[in-house]
Amino acid sequence: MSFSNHFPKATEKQLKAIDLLEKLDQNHLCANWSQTGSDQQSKDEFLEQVQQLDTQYPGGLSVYVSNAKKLLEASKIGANPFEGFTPKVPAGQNLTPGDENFTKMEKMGIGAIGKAGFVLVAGGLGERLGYSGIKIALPSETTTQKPFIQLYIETILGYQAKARQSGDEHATCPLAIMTSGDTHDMTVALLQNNDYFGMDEDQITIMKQEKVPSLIDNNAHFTTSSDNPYLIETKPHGHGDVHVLMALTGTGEKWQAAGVEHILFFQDTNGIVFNCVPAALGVSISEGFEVNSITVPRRAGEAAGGIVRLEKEDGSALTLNVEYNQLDPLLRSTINPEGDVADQSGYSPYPGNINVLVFALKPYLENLSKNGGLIPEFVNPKYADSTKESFKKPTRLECMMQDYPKLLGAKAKVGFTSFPRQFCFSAVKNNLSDAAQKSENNLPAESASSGEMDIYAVARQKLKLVGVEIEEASSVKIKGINLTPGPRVVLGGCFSSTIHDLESRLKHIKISSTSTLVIEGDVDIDGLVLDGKLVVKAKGEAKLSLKGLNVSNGGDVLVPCSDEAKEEIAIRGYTLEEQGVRIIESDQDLTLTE
Ligand code: UGB
Repeated sequence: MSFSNHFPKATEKQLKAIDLLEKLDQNHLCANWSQTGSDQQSKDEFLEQVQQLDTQYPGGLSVYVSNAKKLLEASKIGANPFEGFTPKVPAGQNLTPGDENFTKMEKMGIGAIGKAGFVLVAGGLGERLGYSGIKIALPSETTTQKPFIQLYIETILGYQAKARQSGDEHATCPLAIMTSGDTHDMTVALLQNNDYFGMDEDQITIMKQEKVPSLIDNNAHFTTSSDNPYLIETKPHGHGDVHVLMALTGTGEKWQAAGVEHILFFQDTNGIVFNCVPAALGVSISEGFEVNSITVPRRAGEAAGGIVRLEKEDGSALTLNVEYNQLDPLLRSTINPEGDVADQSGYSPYPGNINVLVFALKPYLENLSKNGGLIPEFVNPKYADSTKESFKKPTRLECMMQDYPKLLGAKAKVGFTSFPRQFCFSAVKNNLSDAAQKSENNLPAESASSGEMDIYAVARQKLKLVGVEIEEASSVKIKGINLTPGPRVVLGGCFSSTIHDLESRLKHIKISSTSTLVIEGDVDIDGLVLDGKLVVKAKGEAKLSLKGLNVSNGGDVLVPCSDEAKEEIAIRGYTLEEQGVRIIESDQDLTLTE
């Protein structure tokens, strides 16, 4: 039976949807439908879903099916997407925090930060992490319990304040967040319930990405949901959707009209990402990069894409991310039968992509106006057997935001800037048992616990760079993951935007290995011996100057937790018990000398 029989009184719009389904050979979708009119409402809703899926994919479902057939055919015959290319190690800028070039770039970037916009891709559910909520709601660390989104928003507001102090009175750094059906409602509720964490509501744009139909075979046939024959099963299309949404929602154009010149794309759970942002922006400006990917040294075999220069025999070349599942086969089939292995440095020779990208806005918008931002897609079916005719489970087309350079011409200035991993990259992606396995194999654990400890570690590193004396704690193993538990230092988002800022604010400070130090707001400290826990907060516009402090108390003690603990505690494996704290906070200017 065909669709037409189920819609005896079809409207014009419905007829169009039926026609489309028939043209795309999707008649099997109504095979299990009731023959009576009793399910008419569900049938009408089915056609509404088809219309919606058709409008939300650039070019409509016909283009989706035609792209899918081509990609599925290529996958079936095992076509190599990099055929004819030889992988080479690309050249890029390497920056070391605190050295002369870093400092120069950071200064240049912070000078331009008032003209930067920020785009957070947060449509992923984080199945690998085993957390039922949205990842940006997860505490970035246990000391302040600040969720990732609060950390990001406060850091961006800190940049904005810095730009305003430097003379750009009206500087406003906009933030766009890409959500998906899985994360949208929870993201909106989190922001509303927390008054947008201090950002103006109209400074934030939420862009919801839509899912695409699941495919059950090489002919790009769709399938219905297992519990509802009147609903086409859909799956996420990948973070590459962010570029289509930047074009479709007019966000990029609106930002340009407001004076934005660069955009920074970043991921949902990297609590140390902003450490590299001013310097990376400085590199983009000084090199005139249209696209600047931030990279870190990559461990062989880790789940991060590698940036590779792909050269053809005719001398033409392309520098782009080769995703982690493709890197090993590419290397094996070309230059190294051992595949994705380390070189003498102990790392993969290909810098690791951390999906933090700085784009120049003008050429980006020019390009989006030509191609709408649809990133070349890929498909990754898991075949049921060697005939490659059927799949173990439905698949779909996907796209990745870091593949944007594939839309650029050969002359586009695309580069990358490498930073030490511990300075800018520590994602929270894995549940404790997978993380322990990775830790065992000497790969980054990427657990909630390692993400938290890395926030403290980079803050310590920055303090050390400006002369603070810090006693490092010995490493401990918690739930199979090696961690350095202290001292726990949190430099609140708006406290310091650059290392140079810290230099002028912190003098003559000594911190013991079991201590906790939290600083937020406009704070200067000249003289502090800390053995315990100290929280200093200058609220709003207030300025706090502290001199000659000696703080000693029980501080926070790290206690392993049981598996039955609250979810956000259980996924990190421990909690902190406060056994003493000194809090100095004020919303008025205050000078305290002891
Ligand atoms: N995301 C969306 O917003 N929408 C989607 O449909 C999917 C994801 P994952 P993965 O930095 O470690 C990326 O799932 O597979 C958001 C790079 O491709 O965490 O680990 C999601 O919310 C890889 O090259 O990505 O791989 C999250 O914010 C490497 O750099 C972001 O997209 C790796 O990250 C990434 O989603 C890494």
